[in-house]
Amino acid sequence: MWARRVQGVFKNVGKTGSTRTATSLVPGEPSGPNIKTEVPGPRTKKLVADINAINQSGSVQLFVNYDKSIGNYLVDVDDNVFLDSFTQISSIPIGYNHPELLTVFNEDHRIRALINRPALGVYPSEEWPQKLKDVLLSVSPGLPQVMTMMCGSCSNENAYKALFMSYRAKERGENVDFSELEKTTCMINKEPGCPRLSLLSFHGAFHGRTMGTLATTHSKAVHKLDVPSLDWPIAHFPSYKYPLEENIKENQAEDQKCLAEVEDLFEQYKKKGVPVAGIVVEPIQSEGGDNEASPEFFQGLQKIAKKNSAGLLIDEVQTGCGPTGKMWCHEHFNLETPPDIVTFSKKMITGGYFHNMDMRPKQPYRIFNTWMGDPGKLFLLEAVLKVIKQQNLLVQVVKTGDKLKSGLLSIEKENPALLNSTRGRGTFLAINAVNTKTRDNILEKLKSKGVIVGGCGDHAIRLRPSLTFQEHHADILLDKFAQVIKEVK
Ligand code: PSZ
Repeated sequence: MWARRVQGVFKNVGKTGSTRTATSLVPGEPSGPNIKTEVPGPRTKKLVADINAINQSGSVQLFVNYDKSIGNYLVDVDDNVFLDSFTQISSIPIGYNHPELLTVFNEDHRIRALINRPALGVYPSEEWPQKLKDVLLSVSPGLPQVMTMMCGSCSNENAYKALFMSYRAKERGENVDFSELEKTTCMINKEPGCPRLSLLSFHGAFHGRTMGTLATTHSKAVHKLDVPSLDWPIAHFPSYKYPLEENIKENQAEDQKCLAEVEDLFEQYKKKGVPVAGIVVEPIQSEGGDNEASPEFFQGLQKIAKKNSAGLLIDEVQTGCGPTGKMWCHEHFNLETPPDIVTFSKKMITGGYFHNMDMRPKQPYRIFNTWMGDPGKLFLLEAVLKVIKQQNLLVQVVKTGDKLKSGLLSIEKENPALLNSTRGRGTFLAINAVNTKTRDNILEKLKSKGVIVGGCGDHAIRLRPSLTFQEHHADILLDKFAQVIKEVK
């Protein structure tokens, strides 16, 4: 089965470009992009019309051939080959059709785990506890507990509940049970069963689109319009001047201003009778424009949370699993203790969250749903983590990231009227265009030259390649980027 699956991929890739197995971490990759039609091509256009008749599909950019796509190359239904540095919104850890992943389900036992999908909270299989330890806890950022979930939004959604439950448990004190009044009032969404508590989030944040997480998402109006939401505190996330090394004082002052606002909001909401039970924050604000903040800022946030008996949730859905050069981005911050909760999804294949003992509800069924994750995803993640280790991919990320960042910086320096603020860690990088129109134009032109790059915020261009994106991929990307900038000038 292994040979058949991989051969199929090799054969198809051979048709779309010459293979370059010598230097690529994923065998069978083409040597570069190869665009044969206008982008989007006629087959994508036809399929977009088909699907749009069934549901609102205005967001679809390309229909993809997932049999032909390989490594860092995405092949569309018009046989165009793109160097993909956006990877399904940052969610392909080691490239398309990696041979280690193609063989994961060769064993009947694993197929059975897929077919007989358990309600994990009630009927897990014998191997599940060991899998959680061997796979997930092996990469935990110092937190002893883990829950699996379906996606990033539901990981955050459930983690928010854990923050509230833990806050109330602390208020009630040890061994105090729920009162009868709490039990009856919670059934009609009233106090004290449903207490007036809040979570503090940041302008520009993205934590998901479900009802609870949407209250903490503030990146684009279109996500939120028409949906009732909660009056919870929203603080400003630092907005830095670049280059960082030339603006140290200003940026330190920015950190202090934002931290003071956080403290102030804690006070305001306490006075309003809606105390803050937790802080929810991305280590790099992604959808909101790739806004980064200093280790000192995050250390300050943790101090404020602790002082107020609130939890600190770091949302690593987009930053987790290596793209910043460390497994977890917050490991760059030298926090005095791990955060109370770290949520993950995307490159981690399964959603979920790590947490400390405080965030563990005393009663069962309080954080629960039917599937609560999927054993099949853990088999895939196990293979991904093995490849990361064997191929030393976090070191690769740093090498590729250095090359990409210095390349972007030199293009920025040559084009100060068009580009600014190159930033980021590892390959989790971004650069700003002067305005939205120019940014969108750059992204379109890159795509038509066979390079997929993301946008975020009002005018940021962001890179989200897989962990197998190497220096030779960086060369191609930078070359096409420089060409496009010349055309846009
Ligand atoms: O428009 C969207 O719905 C998008 S575009 C990118 C995302 C969502 N990212 C998902 C995401 C995230 O980046 C962070 C930091 N937290 C939570 C989420 C939600 O994850 P999903 O999409 O899996 O529910």
